[in-house]
Amino acid sequence: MKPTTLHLILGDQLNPAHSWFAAPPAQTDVYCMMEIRSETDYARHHIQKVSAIFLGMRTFAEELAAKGFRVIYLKLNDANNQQNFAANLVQVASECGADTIKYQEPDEYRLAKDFEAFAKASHVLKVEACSSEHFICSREYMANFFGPKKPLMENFYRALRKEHGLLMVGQKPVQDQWNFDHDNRKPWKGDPQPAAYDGFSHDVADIIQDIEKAGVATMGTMDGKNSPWPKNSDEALQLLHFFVSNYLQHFGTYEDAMSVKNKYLFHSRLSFALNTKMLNPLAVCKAAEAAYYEGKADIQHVEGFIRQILGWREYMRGMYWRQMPSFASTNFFEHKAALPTWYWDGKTKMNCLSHSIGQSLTDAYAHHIQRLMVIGNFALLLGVDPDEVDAWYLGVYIDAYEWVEITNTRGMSQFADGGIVATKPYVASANYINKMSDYCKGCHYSKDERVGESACPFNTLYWDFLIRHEAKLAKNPRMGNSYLGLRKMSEENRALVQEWAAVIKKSADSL
Ligand code: FAD
Ligand code: DLZ
Ligand code: SF4
Repeated sequence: MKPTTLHLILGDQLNPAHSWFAAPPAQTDVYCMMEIRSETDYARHHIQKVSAIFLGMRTFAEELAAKGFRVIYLKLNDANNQQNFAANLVQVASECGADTIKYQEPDEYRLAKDFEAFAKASHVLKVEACSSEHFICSREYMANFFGPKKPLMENFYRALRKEHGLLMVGQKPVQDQWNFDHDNRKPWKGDPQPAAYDGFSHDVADIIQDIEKAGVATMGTMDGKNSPWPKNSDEALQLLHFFVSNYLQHFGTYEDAMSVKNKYLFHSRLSFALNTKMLNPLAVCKAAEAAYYEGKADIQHVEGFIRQILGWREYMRGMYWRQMPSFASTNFFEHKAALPTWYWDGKTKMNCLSHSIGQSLTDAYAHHIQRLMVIGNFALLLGVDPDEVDAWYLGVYIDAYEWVEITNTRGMSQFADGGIVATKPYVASANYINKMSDYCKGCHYSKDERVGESACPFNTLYWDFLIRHEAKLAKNPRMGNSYLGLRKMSEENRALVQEWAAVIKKSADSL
């Protein structure tokens, strides 16, 4: 008889279309999934994230077993669970008589290195890595594409559009234009109303009980014991179809808008399903492209949406594998401040932050501009240590895995890499937040004041940031306008800004 192979499936590898499952089930193939403390504890994860991942894992295991596959599933509190991959794999391999272990390439550097070390140290068991068959580009694609040249998202994105024939007519982009951003990014004034989305409601009381019994430290809250996130590929596809039919036609216009009246606006909420591989990114792009050809959505929205997935998502992954591990310790501005305590409970008088952080804690979700231009912007202006910022982002969001979290947070948002991912720091005063949202109307602080008790802290800290980092940033061509503004400021006003910024920094926890 053929020797037995043990296949490891991670909590973010819930792809039933993987080639492992293409052939009929065989007794000599065993599939193993495990809920373990090494994964629940490497960050303080949101309770919705842990419960949605466990629900997805348990559902995936049940569905495989129902199809006749041999599945071994270790629950968090099982007596024989050794709480880390290597020890559990050795134990399970011995129990089922496997001589080979196969795993799909993990998305995080940390685990990739652990698995490589495990393979090297394993003399009895053969350990082999396989592709997760999820991403559009290989891990090395970006390094090969740019070589030693500075990467540029736009070039990368255009090459992928051509390679995959997405929104292309021959070698030219549809409507002879690559980018429709100038038609997009408008504020939302209450109209059109996004179609009501009920979401899913999965009873996860038993999962939460397991998490609590184990004493896993989580963050955030959930509405009762029901998870609103898709539990398998079928539900993820329902969510995709809902988005394409109801939101895509307005996606581009309002992709940067923020409102106290609607947390999600026209965003897809697909990131959890994508990152757990319930959904294939190319299939998602093709569904959006089909809506364009069927006349259901205009090019500005469809191109804008495809750019997020084919462009930004793949680009961030490429960056991650190109720059790790040194990327994780970059701190260009040498920022050292602590993250204000209200990042953990949302209790601040700043309306934009109370809404954006508040919904991150209650929903494990905030959209891109809330993450970048409100929450991340404030941390950068305040000078928070990027390690603290990363730890918060890696825990709080339903879609957070280091490959896409750290590139967006440390790179795009905190500019800690000094300009590898982004070309300039994303900093802004109340002016931008007020333009793109209705947050300032209900705020304790005044968007029009720069210093003093009632002044918006974004204003003070924005000018203070420019002054503090003048030597590092003044020559950046994309910061030209900002520094032009600073040059017009009198010495006296500069001093006032710096004085008040010092007060704010001291009392950051009570803002
Ligand atoms: P939509 O707005 O509907 O966009 C569609 C899809 O495009 C998303 O589902 C996502 O897969 C992809 N996408 C869009 N922007 C990006 C981007 N910058 N990088 C990668 N993919 C993108 N995304 C994560 O998946 N995990 C993270 O941990 C994460 N952390 C972030 C941290 C910061 C500071 C910032 C600024 C952005 C972060 N993002 C992260 C990117 C983006 O904010 C989320 O992907 C998006 O908000 C998810 O919501 P959605 O599915 O409704 O997205
Ligand atoms: C995020 C997460 C959590 C909280 N728990 C588990 C788990 O118990 N078992 C598991 O296999 N995966 C889990 N995950 C997802 C992993 O952290 C993820 O596979 C790696 O970070 C690689 O991206
Ligand atoms: Fe945020 Fe300042 Fe506007 Fe208040 S005034 S909502 S703190 S930007």
